[in-house]
Amino acid sequence: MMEDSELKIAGAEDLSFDESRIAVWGLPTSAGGGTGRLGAEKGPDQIRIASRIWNTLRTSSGYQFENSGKICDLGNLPLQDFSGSSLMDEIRRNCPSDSWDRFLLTLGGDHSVTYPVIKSIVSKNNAPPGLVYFDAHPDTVDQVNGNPYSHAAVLRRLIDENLVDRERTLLIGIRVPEAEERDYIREKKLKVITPEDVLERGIAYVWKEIEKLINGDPLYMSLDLDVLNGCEVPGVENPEPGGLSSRELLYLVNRLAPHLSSCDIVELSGETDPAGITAKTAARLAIDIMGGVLYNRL
Ligand SMILES: [Mn+2]
Repeated sequence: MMEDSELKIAGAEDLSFDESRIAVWGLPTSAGGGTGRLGAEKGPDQIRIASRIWNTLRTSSGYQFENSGKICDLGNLPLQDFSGSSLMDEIRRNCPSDSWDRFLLTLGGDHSVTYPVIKSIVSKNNAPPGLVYFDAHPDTVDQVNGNPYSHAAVLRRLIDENLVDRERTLLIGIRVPEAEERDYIREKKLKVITPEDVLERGIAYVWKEIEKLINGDPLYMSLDLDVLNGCEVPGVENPEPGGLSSRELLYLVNRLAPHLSSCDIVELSGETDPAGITAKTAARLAIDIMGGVLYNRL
């Protein structure tokens, strides 16, 4: 059961899930984190608030949203009492989507929420999607302090349980991996584009690699805000220097959005976001994604 709230993402109208083209929901938890600064449980509402900063709703390229964009905001799933496997079960049971046909935009929350969302949709007889995984960290440790559902283990769970198409999985922005994570990436032959690759080969190369994943089959994007250069996103649990710029990320996301089936934006932790720039960047990404889904789809 969702918590009803007056706070909606910009562009949301009074529509039911069934009437919507894009459904937004918030998963306010930081229980899968814990390796850094917490606060991700406030992320969904902070993205919603930041999405209302612009006086008209428009994409980076200036495309104005029309009424009705058929966006519904289902509110937040109350998660304060859950952690570990019970957190995963609660999210999986309540995930509103039963196919890749409707676009579900999940607002985290820490990155652990990606696993139960994808698991829920795939478990309803849907194909494992391709995956574009923007993150500073590969999230391929086996567990953290005995928790296999940590935000640092989420990609490993998805791969191990065949919930995503490994051949159509691409990690972008990865840096400072742990030895265990590197070993797993090599063992599973996961394709990785590091910030060094972006520097040496350019952003057009990155887009060409992403484009290879687009074939008409379901494609999911998981967007951990810490993929960005740490100085651009102080409001994440584990900021890392040396990441993508928001300009580079927006370039890629704007091209990719029309081809996506669903996505999440995770790890906003507004308590360490004094100027609100991380929340505003997250909101800009959310708006551009929604605009790409609604208006650029061929
Ligand atoms: Mn992550």
